[in-house]
Order: sequence, then structure tokens, then C-alpha cells
Amino acid sequence: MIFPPRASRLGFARVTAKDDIRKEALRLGFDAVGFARADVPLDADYERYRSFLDDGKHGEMAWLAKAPEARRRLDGEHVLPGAKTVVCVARRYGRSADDEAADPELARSIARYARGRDYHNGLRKKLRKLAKLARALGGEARPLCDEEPVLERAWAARAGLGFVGKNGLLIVPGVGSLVLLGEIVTTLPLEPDAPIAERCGACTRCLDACPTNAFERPFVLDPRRCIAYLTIEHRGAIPEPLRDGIGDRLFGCDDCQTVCPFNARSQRQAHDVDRRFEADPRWRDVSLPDLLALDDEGFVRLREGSPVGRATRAGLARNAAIVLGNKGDPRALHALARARDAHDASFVREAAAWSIGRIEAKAER
Ligand code: B12
Ligand code: SF4
Ligand code: SF4
Repeated sequence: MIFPPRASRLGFARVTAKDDIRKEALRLGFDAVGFARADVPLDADYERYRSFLDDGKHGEMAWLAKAPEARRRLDGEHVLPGAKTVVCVARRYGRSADDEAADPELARSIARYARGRDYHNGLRKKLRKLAKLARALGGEARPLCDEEPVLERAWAARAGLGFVGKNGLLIVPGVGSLVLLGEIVTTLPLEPDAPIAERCGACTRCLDACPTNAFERPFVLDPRRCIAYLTIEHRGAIPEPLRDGIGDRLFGCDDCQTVCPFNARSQRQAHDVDRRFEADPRWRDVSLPDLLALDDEGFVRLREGSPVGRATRAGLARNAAIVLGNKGDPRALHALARARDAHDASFVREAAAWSIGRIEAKAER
């Protein structure tokens, strides 16, 4: 349903509330905006999410099992009483291939979304402004960004913001999948946009490129094999058969997006990307052996304003040990031996011993 026409805030054009919100979202710097009905539950996606949990695919991400109903419905006590519309937005973080090639070496082993400053604060600020406008237009509104139990991709797909590709990511036509999603849920009844048909065709590049074979089949990921899960969310030892596939990835992974033709096209074009996504210059001064030996004070400095703190101090040391082992450089042996003998986390000591074994075996060969 279209909200009744009304005079714009400037008073010289008659526009709808939906147009006002769309324009404001674009003015705030979002790259795409879509509108979905919030009062029709996400039944098919909810069923997929339930079987995901039943199969234990959430691994150690216990928080994914909390408040399941909120994932199906955004109204009532779940997110916002009387919710009628979800306004879904996407913010691009993928920079041009030339810009990324100039990033410090260590930054290039960090997933693109996490190389710069933590995106949450910037995104939340913009979403709060959008929610303020929805309130000024007469509705209640609540901004959401990664902090609520919401199936963000499923809502974004319903809102026609893009389509879910075989790599499971939301792909925005003309922009690609290197985007972060956010929403505002509002009681304003705004006309929904039509979903976009999936456009992968016969392509299977993402499935073929995944270094740890994390896709069970097209569209269906087993997070427990995904490098993003293993290096960021998983606490403890990383299963040995998956270590090789981690290669030089220290934090997160972008392979199933790097190979996607929808991103290649968009990375060739010049884009206005928030400076907060540029690689943090601090990565020039940090090495993998530094991460192995990080103490609490050093970790606090490193995580300041950076998303990498989510992996925890010991998690970063574990990841650094595995990357050093995969690189096979004997110059790392001294730092690895120190970590094997003295690190306070047993799984870091074990990862360092594993890496030493790999480097020595390589040297013998
Ligand atoms: C937990 C989580 C993870 C976990 C698990 C991911 C997973 N696939 O379940 C891990 C740590 C592995 C992860 C990895 C990454 N993540 Co993550 N993650 C989340 C989080 C917090 C919840 C996802 C969730 O609920 N998963 C449970 C499953 C069941 O739901 P789902 O993945 O959303 O899938 C639904 C829809 O895709 C839908 N669907 C729609 N159409 C179709 C069609 C078919 C045929 C099928 C089968 C399903 C389907 O079905 C599913 C159930 O509803 C979301 C934020 C959020 N609140 O949604 C971010 C989010 C999905 N992650 C994001 C990002 C950026 C990443 C990484 C790229 C980070 C990185 N570079 O390392 C990788 C990408 C890995 C990948 N190929 O998916 C972005 C994705 C943006 C985008 N363009 O899609 C999100 C939306 C965060 C954000 N606010 O921007 N992530
Ligand atoms: S993020 Fe990396 S490990 Fe995870 S599914 Fe994509 S390619 Fe595989
Ligand atoms: S790489 Fe190919 S199959 Fe995978 S998401 Fe992109 S277009 Fe779809």
C-alpha cells in the first residue's frame, strides 16, 4: 500500500513517505534500498534456519539459536510491535582492485570488510538517522545492524535489494556482494518492492573456489568448515584437515566473493567507498610473529576500533601460527618455538607445534 502523498519537507514537491525514505537512505550513503512487508512471516527461510540449527551447523555460535521467532517475525514482542515494513539497506565496502593491491601485506590476509575501522558504528549512525525520518513521517521505527536475531539476507532478498547467490551472499545488481546489510523496521505501511530472480545461471565459481569445501551444495554452507567461522568465531583448536585450506587467511575469507563475476564488474568501476573501509595503517607495523606474542595490552591496542578483536587474542595467535605454518618460511621457527613453549593457551601451543612440524617437513623435502 502506498502511503498517502504529502508535501515534502522542502514544501515544493509532492512525494510519498517511501520516496522520502529511499532518498534519505541514498543521501546518507547507502548504495541500495529495498522495502519488504514485515507483517508476513519468513516461513520458508525460517524452515531452512531451523534445519540449520537441528543439524548443529551453528557450531559454537550459540547466540544463533536464541530468539528464533524473531527471525521469522519482526512484530510483537520480537522486534517492534505493529511492524509493517522492513526497510533494507546495503553499504558497499569493496574497493577498486588497484586500491586493494596497495594494502599492507598483512591487511591482505584479512577479509575486506575487516581491514579498516569497525563498520558497526558508522552504519548504526546512518540507520538511526533513517529511523528518525520514519518517526517524523508518523511511524515507530527501530534500526537494526547485526545486533538483533534477524535473518538479514532473507529480508533483504524479500525487499528486492538483491538476490541470494550460490555462495549464500546477497548480491546487489550493479554493486555486487561486497556489501554490509542493515535494516529499519517500521510501523509505516510502505509499498513493498518485488524480489529479484536469482541470476547465477550455470556459474559455479564460488563453489569451486572455496578452499575448505564449505558448501554442501549451491546456496547451502556448512559454517563449521568456513574459514570465516574457523578464524573468527571458533574458540579452540582448528581441526587439522582444514588447516591447509586456510592458506594465508588470518581473519575471515573472501574467496567465494573474489571469484564472483558480479564483484569483478563492480570492482572495475570507480566507487565512492567510506574511508572507514580503507586498510588500517596499523597493519603496516604488525607482523605474524607479533600476533603470536601478543600480550593483553598489545591486544587492547590492536582491537581498538578494529573488527579483528572478535577473534580474541589467543584466536589471532592461533591463526597466525597456522598461516606461518602454511607459508613454510623457516625464519618463523624461532617465534613459533617460543609460542609452542610459552603461550598461555594450549590450542596456540598446539598450533605452533603443528606449524613447526610443517616447516621442518618442507625444509627436509
Ligand atoms: C552467523 C553469520 C556468519 C557465520 C555463518 C554464515 C551462514 N551462512 O550461516 C559465518 C561466521 C560463517 C559468516 C561468514 C561470513 N559472513 Co556472516 N553473518 C552471520 C550472521 C550474523 C547470521 C547469519 C545467519 O543467521 N545464518 C543462518 C542461516 C540459516 O541463515 P542465512 O545465512 O542468512 O541464510 C538464509 C537466506 O540466505 C535464505 N535464502 C534465501 N534465498 C535462498 C535460496 C536458497 C536456494 C536457499 C537454500 C536459501 C536461501 O536461507 C537462509 C535461511 O533463512 C549475519 C547477519 C544476520 N543477522 O543475518 C552475517 C552476514 C550474513 N555475514 C556477512 C558477511 C560479510 C560474511 C562474510 C563475507 C565475512 C568474511 N569475509 O569472512 C562471510 C561469508 C561466508 C558465506 N559464504 O556466507 C554479511 C553478508 C552480506 C551479504 N552480502 O550477504 C551479513 C549479512 C552481516 C551484515 N550485516 O552485513 N557469517
Ligand atoms: S568465506 Fe571462504 S571458506 Fe567461507 S564459504 Fe566462502 S570461500 Fe569458503
Ligand atoms: S560466483 Fe557465480 S555462482 Fe557464485 S554467487 Fe557469483 S554468480 Fe553465483
